[in-house]
Amino acid sequence: MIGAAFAAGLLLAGCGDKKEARAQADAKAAGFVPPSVTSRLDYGSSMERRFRALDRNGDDKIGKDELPARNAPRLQALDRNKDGEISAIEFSEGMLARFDAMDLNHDGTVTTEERQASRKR
Ligand SMILES: [Ca+2]
Ligand SMILES: [Ca+2]
Ligand SMILES: [Ca+2]
Repeated sequence: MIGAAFAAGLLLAGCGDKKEARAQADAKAAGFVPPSVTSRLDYGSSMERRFRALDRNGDDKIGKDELPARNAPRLQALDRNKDGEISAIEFSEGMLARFDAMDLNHDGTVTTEERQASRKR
């Protein structure tokens, strides 16, 4: 009797997992982003890494040939002195300004809701 209940329990648990996996797959297909909170500090350090990754020749600037084609216009907007290159300072200040614009309640973190709200604007 106990054995059967145990087996039934396992079976149910098994079904639950499958359902869960399918829900996650559906969510992914629908473009669902899991809720997350990003702090300004985390954002800054991840942008620093991104800058290093983009600056392939290591001259502390992102030149025209280093701009990723997909978001080149977005990045070019950071070139404040319009010399055609994005310096480390232009990049980090520009990105932090974007972070602050997303941080609608100015608490130093950007939640998924804030990110989505700012995207709509
Ligand atoms: Ca470079
Ligand atoms: Ca520049
Ligand atoms: Ca916030």
